[in-house]
Amino acid sequence: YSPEEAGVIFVLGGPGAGKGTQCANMVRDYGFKHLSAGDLLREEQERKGSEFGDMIKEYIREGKIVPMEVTIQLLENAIVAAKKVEGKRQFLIDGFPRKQDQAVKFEEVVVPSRFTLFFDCPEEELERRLLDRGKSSGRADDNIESIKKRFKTFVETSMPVVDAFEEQGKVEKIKAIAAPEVVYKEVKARLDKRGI
Ligand code: UP5
Ligand code: MG
Repeated sequence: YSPEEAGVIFVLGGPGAGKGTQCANMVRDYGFKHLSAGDLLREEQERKGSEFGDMIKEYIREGKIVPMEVTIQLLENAIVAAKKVEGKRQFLIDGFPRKQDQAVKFEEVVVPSRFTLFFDCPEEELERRLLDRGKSSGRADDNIESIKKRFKTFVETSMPVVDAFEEQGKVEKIKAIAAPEVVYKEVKARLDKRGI
């Protein structure tokens, strides 16, 4: 890989911050390929014959971070497939990296990120959104016990990744508490600022 071959923007933020929602907007308007690490893990968990199925299920319910070997492999496969099948070169990687060693490893073995979009939203609002979504999502982690664990992992383990990118001047931090279309206006402004 080289940066010329694949452009990667990381999309980070707490559980329920709107990563998936805003990525869908950006796909519609800019033609990025959207890869959600959580979605890829959930697919792998469902895949018949996966040796990781039970492990992934347990980690997601407990709000813990799946070992990066698994996640990076899934992302790399998806990037290669999207390039080959759809000719895509610009990627939104949603919900990854969640731990500092994952960030270092991905940028080393796949490609350095261009920058990170970080959606910032208070926990009370995130909790409301996730409990509301939990009424119909079928997601095994949209219950109050799992949500609390996801928040803890986010604060303790995933925020340091954002802080480290911030120190490199590679974060666009966006307040994500307003309505989706209001947040999206700001997203477009930041992409514009970064020359996209
Ligand atoms: N909504 C969205 N925007 C809104 C707004 N501005 N105002 C009001 N409501 C808004 O949105 C969440 C809900 O809020 C939706 O109902 C939406 O309509 C509404 P969504 O866009 O889905 O938010 P998102 O940030 O994508 O939330 P998600 O729950 O997907 O975030 P998580 O980070 O918790 O989930 P993810 O799927 O990324 O990861 C799940 C688990 O997988 C992790 O906990 C972990 O166990 C595992 N994982 C790894 O181990 N490694 C990885 O690299 C990735 C995941
Ligand atoms: Mg999501």
